[in-house]
Amino acid sequence: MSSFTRRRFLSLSAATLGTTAAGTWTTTLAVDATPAPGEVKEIPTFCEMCFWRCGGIAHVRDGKLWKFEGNPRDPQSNGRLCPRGTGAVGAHYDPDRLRQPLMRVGERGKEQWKAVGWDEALGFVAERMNRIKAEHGPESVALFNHGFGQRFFQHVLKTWGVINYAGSSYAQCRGARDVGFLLTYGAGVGSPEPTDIRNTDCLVLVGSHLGENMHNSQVQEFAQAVERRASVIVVDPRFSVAASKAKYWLPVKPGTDLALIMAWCNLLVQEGRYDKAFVAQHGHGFDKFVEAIKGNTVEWAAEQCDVSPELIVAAAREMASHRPATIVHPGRRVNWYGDDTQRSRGIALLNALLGNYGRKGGLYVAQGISMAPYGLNKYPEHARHRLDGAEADRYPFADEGITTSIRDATVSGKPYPIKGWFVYSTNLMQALPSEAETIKAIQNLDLLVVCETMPSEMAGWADVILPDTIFLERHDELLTGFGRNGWAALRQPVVAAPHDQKPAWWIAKELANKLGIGECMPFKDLEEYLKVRVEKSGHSWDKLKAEGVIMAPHKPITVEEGLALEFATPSGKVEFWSDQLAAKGFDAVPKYTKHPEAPPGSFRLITGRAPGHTFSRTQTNPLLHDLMPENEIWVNAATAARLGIRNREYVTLKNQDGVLSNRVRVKATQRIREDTVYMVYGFGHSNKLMKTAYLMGASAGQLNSSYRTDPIMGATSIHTNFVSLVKEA
Ligand SMILES: Nc1nc2c(c(=O)[nH]1)N[C@H]1C(S)=C(S)[C@@H](COP(=O)(O)OP(=O)(O)OC[C@H]3O[C@@H](n4cnc5c(=O)[nH]c(N)nc54)[C@H](O)[C@@H]3O)O[C@H]1N2
Ligand SMILES: Nc1nc2c(c(=O)[nH]1)N[C@H]1C(S)=C(S)[C@@H](COP(=O)(O)OP(=O)(O)OC[C@H]3O[C@@H](n4cnc5c(=O)[nH]c(N)nc54)[C@H](O)[C@@H]3O)O[C@H]1N2
Ligand code: SF4
Ligand SMILES: [Mo]
Repeated sequence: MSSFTRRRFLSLSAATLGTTAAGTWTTTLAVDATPAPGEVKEIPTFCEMCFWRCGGIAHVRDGKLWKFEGNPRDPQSNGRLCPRGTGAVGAHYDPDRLRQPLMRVGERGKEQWKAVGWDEALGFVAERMNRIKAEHGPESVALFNHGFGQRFFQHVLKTWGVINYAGSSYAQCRGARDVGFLLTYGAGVGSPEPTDIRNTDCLVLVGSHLGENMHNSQVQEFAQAVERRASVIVVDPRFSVAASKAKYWLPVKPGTDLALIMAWCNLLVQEGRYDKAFVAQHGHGFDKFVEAIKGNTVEWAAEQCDVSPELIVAAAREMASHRPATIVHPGRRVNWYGDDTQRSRGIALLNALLGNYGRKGGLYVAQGISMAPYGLNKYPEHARHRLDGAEADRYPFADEGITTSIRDATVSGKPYPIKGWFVYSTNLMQALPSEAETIKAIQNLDLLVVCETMPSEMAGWADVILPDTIFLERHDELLTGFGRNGWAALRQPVVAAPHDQKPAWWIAKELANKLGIGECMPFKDLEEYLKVRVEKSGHSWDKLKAEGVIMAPHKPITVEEGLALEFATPSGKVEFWSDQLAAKGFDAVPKYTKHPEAPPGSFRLITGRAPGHTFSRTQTNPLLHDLMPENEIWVNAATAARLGIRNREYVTLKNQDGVLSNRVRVKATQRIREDTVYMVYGFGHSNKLMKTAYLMGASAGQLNSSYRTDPIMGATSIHTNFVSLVKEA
């Protein structure tokens, strides 16, 4: 780690974190003040420290990774990275990384390993997969995948016969939001969210904690909006960074947002402040909608949400006064209470009343880029159905795989047994609700393969661990993005892998060979594959390698630019009343129902993000670890005083099911409601091989033992647990 200094990174990053929302951050961190002379190469690639996928430029000095900065050509970074992106250098040098393939010796979960060669590891995996196929059929192997490197695993496994694959990015993250918008507008939201924050006059954030949720260009635009003095309205039980920039902060009781949203809708209708022309031209079932929500009065919502009626009214009038340049942000991780599709649909409808769809300063209609396919094989037909979605009649509106459905089938053997898990780049022990159910499912497996960069908790349960390179050391599939402009971005290796780690595509290709389906990866290496795609599309490969990004020509994204609005719903209109939902027995218009409250002496546990970390993947990163070595539990200061707990004292958290957390420091603060506690998700690692992060802070995932599942599309809740604080002896 001699090529960068930790202290300098720390001081500069800390300075930038303090100004996350209102200011800007620089990226020339992690460098010695006076670098020794040497040959410096600058190589563009895109970041995988989170899923915003910013284009960056890696600087390699004398063959060693030196720093990673934003690529000015790239629309996700605009030339600047967030602290985690800058800290990617630390991921390459992370001393806790997996170094070579490992096979389990002894009992599952006991974390005893022998190092083996790639041939032996992949031979074992292929042999077990074929055995499962012979006994149960290929559908009995499932893939959990998250992150960009998954592409060729999915391809190889689908060619082999896998039909169930799912990422925690759906049922544990944005799925309910996308389905809520799909049912309303005929299109999901997608990533990056097409919010024209750059031009908005009023931004409403329900939860979405921009500035802590550090999605780079979105936070840059938020900072610009704050500088322009756009109105910000924040609905959050916690005084978030975003709330500190807000004109109105509504500290709602957690779980009551739908009451607020429907009362806002009702008020806009009753006061005639909604966009009548938009509704007349594009609305479906508006009269039935108006009838359905008329009981959702401001006074009723005020009581449910525990905020004043005056605040609710003032916020609604503020939103209406700026329309159509008002955005009610769709959010991203919306899986809070198990009824989140309807809350997201409520947000979609509130936006529709504001008439902001396809409007400047509202929700724009994202455009893509067309890049030629390489021309890979088609996948075989199957006798069996996937485990969920319309064809299985389980969660009828699920349009992607559900992680927990795979887990359920693994436990019950129904509708058919799942006997093999292939886990790529996801730490299921933290990301899924109920660790106990995950462990129960694992006991039923004949094969558990984990492809990882780190010895995560999930890897700890594996039969075979396959060490992936990090993104700075490999090629991946071409990124084709939707946004104000479509764009394509290249991921290419910047430095060599330090040990015997192999790139994801190489592992997939070798596995295909072992499975006897090598022809599904008909290229020598990924460079060959990418070059074919780029040149077939009429672009220069050398130019892309040098610049990192191809921008598509601009097409209209708003009505102001000449866009004609279309809605791919059954009615061809914006569905204020959803016949689709009604046909499946769900509420056609979102209806608020109460959630259970915290029992006396305990508090609702809610989670979120810290600017310098991503989920459970960055805690051992030497640069990011120094920024924030452990998480804290936010407790209202008056509550803490009442319980005799001092600020920064360690406590243990005990939830309603008796699950005990690791020790965690209390942050006693007025910035949170008295009935609620908050912590950043991803800490409290329990795998000893993650030396730097082992038992540092508490795991929100572990405390998420009790959850509800959204019957519409299968999202699992995260905020349905209650904890009490146990003082250390
Ligand atoms: N630095 C950093 N940035 C990230 C990530 C990361 O790991 N690190 N992850 C990225 C990913 S994948 C995602 S999905 C996004 C998630 O980021 P967001 O989509 O912003 O996630 P939320 O769940 O909306 O945010 C949690 C916020 O909601 C508040 N909250 C909790 N319960 C309630 C409630 O009942 N009502 C209301 N109104 N508010 C509530 C919390 O106090 C907190 O401020 O962040 C992305 N950005
Ligand atoms: N309690 C609780 N649960 C949550 C959330 C929450 O806020 N609270 N948030 C939810 C959300 S929004 C999301 S998106 C999910 C995120 O869930 P996950 O995607 O599971 O997130 P991580 O914890 O980052 O786990 C990713 C794993 O991939 C590994 N990894 C990183 N890069 C690579 C790579 O290049 N190759 C390979 N092979 N492995 C890699 C990391 O070491 C890490 O162990 O969690 C969800 N679960
Ligand atoms: S937002 Fe940060 S961590 Fe995420 S891709 Fe961009 S630079 Fe990387
Ligand atoms: Mo997410």
